[in-house]
Amino acid sequence: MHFGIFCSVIDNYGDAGVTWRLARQLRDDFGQDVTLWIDDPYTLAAFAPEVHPEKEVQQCGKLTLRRWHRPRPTASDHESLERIDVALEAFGCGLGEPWLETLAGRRPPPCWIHLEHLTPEPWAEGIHGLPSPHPRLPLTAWFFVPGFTPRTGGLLRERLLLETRDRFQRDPEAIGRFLARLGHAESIDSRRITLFCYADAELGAFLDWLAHEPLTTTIFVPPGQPRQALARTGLELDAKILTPPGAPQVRFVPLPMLPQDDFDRLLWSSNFNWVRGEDSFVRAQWSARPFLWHPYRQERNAHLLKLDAFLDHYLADAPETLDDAISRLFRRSNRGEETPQDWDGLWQRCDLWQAHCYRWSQRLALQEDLCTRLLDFVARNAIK
Ligand code: TRH
Repeated sequence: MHFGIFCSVIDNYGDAGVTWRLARQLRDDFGQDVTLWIDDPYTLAAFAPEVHPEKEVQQCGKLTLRRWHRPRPTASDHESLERIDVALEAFGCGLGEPWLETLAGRRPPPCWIHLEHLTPEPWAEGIHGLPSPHPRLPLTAWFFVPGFTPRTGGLLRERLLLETRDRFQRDPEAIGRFLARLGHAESIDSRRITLFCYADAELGAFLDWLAHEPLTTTIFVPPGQPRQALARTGLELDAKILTPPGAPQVRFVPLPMLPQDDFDRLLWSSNFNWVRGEDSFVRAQWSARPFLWHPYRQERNAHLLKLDAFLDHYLADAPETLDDAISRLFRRSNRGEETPQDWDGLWQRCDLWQAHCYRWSQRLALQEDLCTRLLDFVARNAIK
């Protein structure tokens, strides 16, 4: 089959990150042809070094990348649109009428899918798989909602992901080589934390806790918002490693944006990951390491409902002491209200937490991954 994926970059990296992962997995694990239309290839190129953002069209194996000029398809877009069997519109990016008219003019028209944001909330099961006929054109959109249960669209997970992760995590030399490649071989002997938070994260309690911990700790900090959050605490991290006053055992290490596969390795090689949004949140779960999640902030605190719904899944079979400590930290941190004691209380149980994270990733992996479900879904429901 030939998948056409449409992505509009609203902000940050998640829109490009999810669609890029999806496109690559359809190509690599399932041998599908894929055309990814993206309106801001520069954002994608920040973590996909093989992408040349100045090019209108480029080939990455069986994956074609096209700059998406939204108002109407060009002659060259038309040629690609003729070939696709599935048009997948990511995150409500909205295929305009001229695009839909072209699709509707095909006989039979391609299958049209609305890929929604991942949600742990129960309503995902009610919406996933529903059709929505276009009011005027002979086209039906199908809702595909990623989620945590078998009756949703599932989670992106490459075929060999967990095997590759396990091999890496059981091989200290591989971890050492990876850290050396990042230029931070010395961090092998320290506790490692990845800090990929939003700019509005309150880091005061976290920093207080670290400052009073005897453990040598390296905190890897990607560019952009995490550094803005740090700056609000008075720590300006530029190109150099920074040690906060009074805490010589703590080092903040600036990292550039890494290619997505290296970002995964970074999460696998860290003892704890502070993640956000959608894609890094999922990858932190596949890393099988303790993590803290800050969902993307939504109006009327809708993100806090998401957080609660996630904790219901994640903690369903967690030991009670862990359950309380994790929900306290996740909930308080997302309100900017956690204390150093919340961090300390949880870190005291870090072995238990680590074991829980591994079990959680194995349990999630018992379900089919998103791409498998998508291909089944297209074959069963949408292509007649
Ligand atoms: O960047 P995010 O906050 O993205 C979003 C957007 O705000 C988006 O509009 C919203 O729809 C979504 O969240 C919920 O967080 P996310 O989803 O974790 O995406 C980050 C991507 O960046 C992910 O694919 C991993 C990638 N990445 C790298 O590949 N290398 C890196 O070094 C880093 C730091 C990230």
